Amino acid sequence: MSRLATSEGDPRNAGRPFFSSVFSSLSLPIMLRLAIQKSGRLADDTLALLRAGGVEVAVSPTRLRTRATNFPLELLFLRDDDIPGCVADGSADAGIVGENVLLEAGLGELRREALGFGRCRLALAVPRESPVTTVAGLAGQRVATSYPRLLGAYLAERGVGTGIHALSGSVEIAPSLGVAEAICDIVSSGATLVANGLRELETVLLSEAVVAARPGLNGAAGAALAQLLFRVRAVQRARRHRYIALNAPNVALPAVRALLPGLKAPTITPLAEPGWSAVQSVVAEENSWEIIRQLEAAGAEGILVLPIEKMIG
Ligand code: PRT
Ligand code: ZN
Repeated sequence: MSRLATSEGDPRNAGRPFFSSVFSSLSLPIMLRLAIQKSGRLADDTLALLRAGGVEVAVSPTRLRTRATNFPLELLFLRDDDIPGCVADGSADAGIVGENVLLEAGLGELRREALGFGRCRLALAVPRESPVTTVAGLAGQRVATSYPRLLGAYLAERGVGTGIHALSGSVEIAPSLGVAEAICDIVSSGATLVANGLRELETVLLSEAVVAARPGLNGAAGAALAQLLFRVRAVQRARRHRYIALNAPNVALPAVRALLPGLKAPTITPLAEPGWSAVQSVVAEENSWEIIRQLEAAGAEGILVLPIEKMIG
């Protein structure tokens, strides 16, 4: 059973300057405090991943913190920009945030694990009609960005002397306002660049949502984080694979086996029909259509492809 303590009396609150005043009013069991985005592009996928990992949380738009009912976890709902700082100063034990935000905060050392969603890139772009085709061509010009640290490091590494104009949002309109000759911003589909008459030049950083955690996190919170990451990995691995079952004439088994390496090897059992076997295995989701085609060509019948809920090992 978890130990109950007031937030003030909780030794884990020592040195929690930032959000501790906001979050100090309730009694807190000792558990993992995980900061996640309150609303925005990462919010739904973050909750979906936690729930897929068997963590039950009730979310309401007005609550800034909530406890899971079946896991030693408390969620803190924050702006994504505040998550790295909260983890660094100990207000939260861990957080789920875009790697772009974590690195821009200069806290890349907190990164623990990539989560496979929120994928995007930080990219340089220029107006479509600009003669510039490489980053070197930006020398002496101005680049508008919300990522001055990451852009500054990228330009310095390449020895390109470029003015950085920091903006907190709507970066894409900077060239049309005459504020800058180029931009450096997050791109996903590229539609926003096109809509603003911009052309992508170079990728500065590939990013996705990551778990960031306090270094040296141990005790109950560390154990809960380890358990949470174990579950997340099992769910992610399951999502990347499919379970496949089929029947095949025994003469086709060598070809079928070669197509289905499985985790160790496929399971092959005789069917009641003489000369036939049932085969079960696991395949990578990305190859599954091509493997099905080849299995059918090899003589397999009654092919079933099923989603996997959890995959360990
Ligand atoms: O309110 P809060 O501060 O928490 O959220 P926010 O508005 O600062 O961030 P949010 O929710 O927009 O994004 C959260 C995280 O999602 C980012 O830090 C990235 O890690 C990730 N992500 C993934 C993206 C995108 N895709 C994305 N497309 N973040 C922003 N965009 C924006 C981009 O800034 C640009 O304006 O979408 C536009 C480009 O999209 P495309 O598809 O037109 O290229
Ligand atoms: Zn933000």
